[in-house]
Amino acid sequence: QTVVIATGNLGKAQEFTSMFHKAGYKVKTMKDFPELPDVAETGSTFEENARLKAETIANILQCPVLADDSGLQVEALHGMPGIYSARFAGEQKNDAANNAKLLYELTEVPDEQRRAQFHCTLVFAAPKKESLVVEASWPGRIARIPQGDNGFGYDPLFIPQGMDISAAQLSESEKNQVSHRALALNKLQNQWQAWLEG
Ligand code: ITT
Repeated sequence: QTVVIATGNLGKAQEFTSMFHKAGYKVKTMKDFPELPDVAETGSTFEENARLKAETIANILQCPVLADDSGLQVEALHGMPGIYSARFAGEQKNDAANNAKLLYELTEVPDEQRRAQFHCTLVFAAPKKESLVVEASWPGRIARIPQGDNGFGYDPLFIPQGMDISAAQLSESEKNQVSHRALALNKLQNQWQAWLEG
């Protein structure tokens, strides 16, 4: 069985792929459908954007499609960058520039006020079905120096609660046991087969 993931983000694709492979599913991503248009994320919430991606692609491909809309919410920045996480530093998606901007914005913010969380909303859409929606978050804080080479996005600056290393210092399989994406996917895993076959 194959699941199509409506993402062009290689980091996400890799995390989903290893999680679905473990459950015995094949995975295709937007890279396998180069002819498909980029879906504009014009929503004002994670859920709206994930719905846009999943439902648009499910309508075109006429098959079940999972989309992830996720981001980093920083308390001292009143929840920013949030849904703007991928393009925090400019129109072009650029992880290094986003991390630099985040550090700059938090220059004056003391350690005890650097709380943040990663948020993930997953929408599973299929033709003629009401979409399935699940969400989860992963609490932590923002470091002063980026550390680690694993993962993607803001991982080098995110110290998960209860740890003293960054998310980019976790191995892929370690991150996949505890991340916002892993927690959301766990919630989905209990429901999606019944939903799809029902
Ligand atoms: P798709 O829309 O094609 O899936 P995207 O990267 O544009 O890819 P989003 O709009 O959901 O995806 O933006 C998510 C951004 O939030 C992502 O680019 C990272 O900057 C950040 N992010 C989300 N999950 C993350 C994680 O597990 N680790 C680090 N950063 C993450």
